Amino acid sequence: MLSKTLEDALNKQVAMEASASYVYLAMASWMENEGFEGTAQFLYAQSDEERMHMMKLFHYINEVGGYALSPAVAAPDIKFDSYKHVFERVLEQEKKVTAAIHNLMDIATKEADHTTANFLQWYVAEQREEEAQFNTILGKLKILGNDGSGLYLMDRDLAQITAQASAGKSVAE
Ligand code: OFO
Repeated sequence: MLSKTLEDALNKQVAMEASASYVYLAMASWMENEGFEGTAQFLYAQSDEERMHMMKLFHYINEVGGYALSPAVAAPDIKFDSYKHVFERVLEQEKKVTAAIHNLMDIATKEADHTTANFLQWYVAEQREEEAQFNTILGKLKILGNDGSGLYLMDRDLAQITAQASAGKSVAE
């Protein structure tokens, strides 16, 4: 049975994942309007993933006897200074999510709630992968530069990554 403290903390995480999903959506729209079609597709897929993260938590809360709450989501920023700025914001956001997941894990461990700690392991691994991916993107941006041809290559790369990921998903389904 889920403690009230963990139930509240998990519901907070539901809200955080929902907000992340909408932030990615805003970023995707900005990219699309700037002409970065590949990057927009990548960020739309990222938005879908965050919704999946939210739903996974949502179902878990109800499954273990809590009450999952549909969150209120604040409107995200829609203005960005540059292509690179978007990814700096992404990494910042993912670092906050990682800290929140680690905090949830601390609570579950303190309460000896092994079921929840085991459930959260998936998120710990997912955050490690995401942070690594965005560090790589920012590293590449440093090499390629913030100019037209560098961003063109980056956009093409991200289109490819998105296509491969979605092909991988349909094979797995
Ligand atoms: Fe990328 O954050 Fe969800 O967990």
